[in-house]
Order: sequence, then C-alpha cells, then structure tokens
Amino acid sequence: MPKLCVIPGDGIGQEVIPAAVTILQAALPDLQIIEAEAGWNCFQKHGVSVPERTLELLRDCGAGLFGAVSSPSHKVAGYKSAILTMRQSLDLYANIRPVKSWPSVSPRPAVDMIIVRENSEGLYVGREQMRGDTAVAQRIISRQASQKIGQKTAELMQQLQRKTVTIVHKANVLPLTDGLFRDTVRQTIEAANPDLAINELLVDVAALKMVAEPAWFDVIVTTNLFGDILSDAAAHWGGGLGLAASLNWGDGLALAEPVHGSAPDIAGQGVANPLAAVLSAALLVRFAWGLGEVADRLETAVQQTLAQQSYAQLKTTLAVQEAVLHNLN
Ligand code: GGG
Repeated sequence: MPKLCVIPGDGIGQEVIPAAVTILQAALPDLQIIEAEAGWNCFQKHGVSVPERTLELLRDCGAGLFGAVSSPSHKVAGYKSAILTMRQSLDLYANIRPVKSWPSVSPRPAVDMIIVRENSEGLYVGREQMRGDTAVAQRIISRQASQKIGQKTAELMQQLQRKTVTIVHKANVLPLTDGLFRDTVRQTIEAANPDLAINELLVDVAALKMVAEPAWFDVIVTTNLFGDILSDAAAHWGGGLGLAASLNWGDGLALAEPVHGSAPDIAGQGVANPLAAVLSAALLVRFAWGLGEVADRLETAVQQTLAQQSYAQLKTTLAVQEAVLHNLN
C-alpha cells in the first residue's frame, strides 16, 4: 500500500493539505500517512527550512504532498527556500503543471495543456552575489538537465497520448544557454519518439499566445523561470491559482504541491480553496503510483463539485472538502 509523506508547511498549507488528505484517504483507505515539517515556520523553530529527517521520510515514502512556504523576500542568514531545497536535494527535476478548463470557474472553454517546467536549474540555482554596486545572478543550463527534461516530456506525452510539444525559450537573446536547452530538448524528444510534433516559440511570443489563444497549446516544455511565469498565467484559464496543481517529479520520487503560495492574508480563516491540493494529489496518484482509475475518480469528483456549485457559493475549505467527498464515487 502506498506511503505518503505529508508536509503542510506555512499559511494556508495547514488548511488545504489536511482537506486534500481526508479526500485522498476516502479514495485510498489503506494509504499510510507520515507527517513531516518544512517551511519558514520550521526554520524559525528548528533553524532549518527542511530538516534532514523530512528528506529521509520523503526518500523512504517515494511520494510527498507539500502545501506552501512563506519565504521572506529579503535575505535571511542561513535560510534557503524550503521548496527549492526539496526540489534540489531530491533531484525532482521536472515540474508538471496541467491547466484545463473547469466548469463554472474557467473563463475560456477547451483549454487543456500541460506545462513541463525544468525544475532543477536556470535562475533557481539561487547563485547571487554582489560585485560592488552590481547584483549578479547566475542562470545555469546544462546538457544533462535538458536531456532529462526532454526525456520526461516524451515519456509523459506517450503516457497521456499527447501529440504536440512546444519548446519555449529565448535563444535569440541567450543563444548559448537557451540554444543548448532548445537543441538538446528537441534532439532528446525526437530520439525518444519521432512521431511527436515539435514546435518552438520565443517566450514573449508564447506569453502573447497564452493570453490570446490558450487552447492552441498541447504540451509546453521550458526552462525554470519561464515555466514558473507561464504556468501562473495559464492558471487563469483553468479558473485561477485555486485550481492550479503541480507535481515535482524525479526518478522514483514525486512531491505534489499546489501552485499557490501560503496566502498569509487569508490563512487561519478556513476559507482557502483546497482543490489545487486535491488535484495535485491526483497527479501523484496517477504518475507516482500509476493508479489512473483513482486519479480519474478524484478529478471527476472535483469536476462534479464545480459543475454543481462555484467556489464562491461553497465559501469554506470544509464545505469544499465535504462536497468533493460527496461526489467521490
Ligand atoms: N505551493 C507552492 C508555494 O508555496 N509557492 C510559494 C513559493 O514557492 N514561494 C517561494 C518560496 O517561498 O521559496
């Protein structure tokens, strides 16, 4: 029976993750839950944002569900972002972010895309330094990481029967880094499956297309920062960040995580929408555990809940949890 390491983290993570776990346990009654700590509160308590014990539990379970982190936006000595630490320490090199139109909340029908974000390097290596009055950040793109994300993209497309992938880059301005990413990803996907159609878009053109014609996209593969920004924009078409799910995915290890942050403005009020956490858990069920039928049941329960009542009508985390449980067949 699958084991799940549950890490609510900061802010509304403490509310949406218990709701998602309750729903997951209804779908998988024998699921074993192991709780762990990470985040800014954890740093304030223990002096470390991700204790070694949490990493051990994640490795042991092979699967985790993380809520949110409230990293400060100024430098704090000894602190490193909890989510970046987990992604890097566990080599969760791909971040899978599907966006689709949901009933009653999506402003546009027929959107159904998957954004595959490279999750281990780019600007997120966090190598910043001051050189006199100039602040410098390194943006790392390696052949190896580009191969790995290309391979993961091809495998995902095979599993989901997707046909067209768009590589998003900025190789006209960054020919070495983004040229390496684009060429390596293209070669890897072509070698893995010559039947897939491969497009390319500059990130600025992709941003315009994301706004004007989101249903055009099937699968996008891109670098870390571009994937972060494009997937938040895409989330608008899926009904907003309250519905935006993600899976940090490596080889034999996956960490599901709603795209939204810790939302300190509404934390503690019981009004956070748990659906992104539920849909993230469904990604884990489908891809880490290979339980496609259970994932379908979870997604259908969300679909039916939204078709019956909008989030505005449901109002509270508990009301959403109960509505999804009611619709879970
Ligand atoms: N669930 C994703 C999340 O917490 N997002 C906020 C985030 O990643 N912030 C950057 C950070 O705190 O390190």
